[in-house]
Amino acid sequence: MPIITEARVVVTSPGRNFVTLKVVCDDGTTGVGDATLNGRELAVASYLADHIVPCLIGRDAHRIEDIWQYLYKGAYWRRGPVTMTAIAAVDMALWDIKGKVAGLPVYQLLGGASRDGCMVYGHANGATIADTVDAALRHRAEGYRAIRLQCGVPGLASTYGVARPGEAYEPADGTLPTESVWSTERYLRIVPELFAAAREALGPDIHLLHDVHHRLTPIEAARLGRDLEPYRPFWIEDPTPAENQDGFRLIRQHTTTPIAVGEVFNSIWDAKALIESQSIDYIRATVVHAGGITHLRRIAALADLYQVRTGCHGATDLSPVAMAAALHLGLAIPNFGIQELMPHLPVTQAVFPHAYRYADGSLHPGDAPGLGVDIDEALAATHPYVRAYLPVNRLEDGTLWSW
Ligand code: CS2
Ligand code: MG
Repeated sequence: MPIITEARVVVTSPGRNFVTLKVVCDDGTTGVGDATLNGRELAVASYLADHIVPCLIGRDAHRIEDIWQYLYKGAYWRRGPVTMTAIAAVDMALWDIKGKVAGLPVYQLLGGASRDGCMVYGHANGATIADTVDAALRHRAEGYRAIRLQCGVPGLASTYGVARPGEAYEPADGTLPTESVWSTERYLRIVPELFAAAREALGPDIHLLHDVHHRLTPIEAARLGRDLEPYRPFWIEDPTPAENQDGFRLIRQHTTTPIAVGEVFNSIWDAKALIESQSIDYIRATVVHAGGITHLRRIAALADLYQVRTGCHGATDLSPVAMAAALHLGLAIPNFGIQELMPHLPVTQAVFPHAYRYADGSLHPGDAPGLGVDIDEALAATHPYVRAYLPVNRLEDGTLWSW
């Protein structure tokens, strides 16, 4: 059995900040796990280095479930994004090790492939509706069958999801939080126009998605869902902040537009009521922020009982390690829905060599033993950490709002 002899926490910034855990065993086998929590990276790095790593040394790396329970229950202070991201990194690394020792890709350890590949959705964004539709047409030409639409809001200097011209979208844009201004009224006017133009240009067969990003009240979200019904969205995401889970019942009373939520969730307890009440259609919790493969598998299994499918978060602040782990789980579970794909920059991909590949609108994790991804620590060391925060949002009168 592979005994853990070392675990290194690697903080690096190839294009953006990432935290990675590398676990080393006495037989030389290594495993990697993503520990990136956008805007709070060093909190997880410390949680791992100062509190978890000392407890891992000498343990049997094959005892994934036991180590998961040890780190979850042993912390006493259960759940939360920092704790569950740290546990997730250990979990991913141990699955990586188990696959390498078995000589099998992790999806084979999870029951084998349930599909040929994982359908992905790409991001089409632009300052205007026309720019966004053009970006969507480019994505269709690249084979994407599902495309997220985010456009600028007339009268607002910036808004979520829209990159600066000529740049890849990166929300963590300042060494202190930048401030943006929000107007629900302006937003609710433009999104139906965006979907009407996109559906007209793309036809009926492309899945169209949209991220509301926690910014509406339940009744406003219900109105948006109803206004978009003629354009048949695949989903509206994070329509309202998910602390108020009863709000989703209210949305459900008014619209059949499918709902996705959960990228900020970190345990099954965040999702349980929404899934069991069938208030959502897709759960977006991820391997990196919701306790790893071991825990996300539980969330997916609960969701499957209620015909809720996965739609995992996959922004560039989740590293290629998280993407690899997500694809192994996504290939195996019965209720995979869709996987978000924001391609990482070349400078990021160089630090994280990986086996997963894109083809015809889908990703496949590849058949390398383990997760099929690694971190080049020497190259990582050439990209020092730079503190970066996600923005904050205010209404036009200055009221602090959800970003
Ligand atoms: C977004 C993310 O991809 C998404 O659905 O919600 O871009 C999110 O804003 C970032 O991952 C936050 O770090
Ligand atoms: Mg989102």
